[in-house]
Amino acid sequence: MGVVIIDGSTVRDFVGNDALFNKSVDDRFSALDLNGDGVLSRSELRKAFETFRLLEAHFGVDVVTPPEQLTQLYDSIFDKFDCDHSDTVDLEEFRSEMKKIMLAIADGLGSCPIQMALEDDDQNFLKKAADFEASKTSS
Ligand SMILES: [Ca+2]
Repeated sequence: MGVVIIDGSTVRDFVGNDALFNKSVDDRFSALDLNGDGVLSRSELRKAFETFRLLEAHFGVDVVTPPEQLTQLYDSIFDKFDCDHSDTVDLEEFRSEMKKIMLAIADGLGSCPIQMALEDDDQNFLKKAADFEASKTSS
């Protein structure tokens, strides 16, 4: 568990760095693609959100949400990702939706820095954003 201090510009800088952001998204995509077929199914994406509490907070899920509402919510999230309605999410769709979500989070954070306690998880995008900012100021 680590504590990071981030604001909107931390997140925006991270998203704006194409090489870094795409690599982070690509890593997550391959970790989520459990059967390795190169696309994410509904259940693969749902597993992602169940372990990615940041998005749950972003989409307004709280711990007391009943299961049937959760399924509806995950379906609606899946539909947001699945732009071409192919019933799978490919890497391009995943990248572009993650970018939108991260920018929406950046807007939500605004210019007011907040302190966040994060799991020590290398896959956490906000932690990556904070690490990226730290690497810039120390060099
Ligand atoms: Ca898959």
